[in-house]
Amino acid sequence: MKLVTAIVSHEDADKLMNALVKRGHPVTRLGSTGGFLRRGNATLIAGVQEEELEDVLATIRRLCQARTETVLPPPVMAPTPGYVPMPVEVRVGGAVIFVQNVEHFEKT
Ligand code: 2BA
Repeated sequence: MKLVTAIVSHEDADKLMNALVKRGHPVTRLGSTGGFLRRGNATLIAGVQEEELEDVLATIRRLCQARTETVLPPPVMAPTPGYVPMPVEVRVGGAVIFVQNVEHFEKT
């Protein structure tokens, strides 16, 4: 069994959850916040059999496509007094995906 953890934007999270559930994949959504932009995002976790992994990954790739956005850098980027914030281009809307082996799975 594999554990898929996908960090996605709020805008994509609902349609992704619906698609995964419709395709028979159990999924749990956790509220999360990105460390850089400090914007809310969503973290979806799904425990899946190995033969279902590709379908889960393909569904995430199809529904969470990255785009770029120009934003003012968050305060965490302001190390010195007098620092003038310049807009930076960041990747938004895509998914950041981790796949891990599951050592033990049990439902009580
Ligand atoms: P954030 O940390 O809020 O990052 C949002 C986007 O800002 C990132 O998109 C990246 O394009 C940009 N970014 C992040 N750190 C940066 C920096 N120091 N300088 C310039 N630009 C920076 P993604 O890479 O697609 O990441 C989206 C969200 O996924 C992240 O939100 C974070 O919540 C999570 N994430 C990304 N990589 C991760 C990792 N290795 N481990 C855990 N969470 C991760």
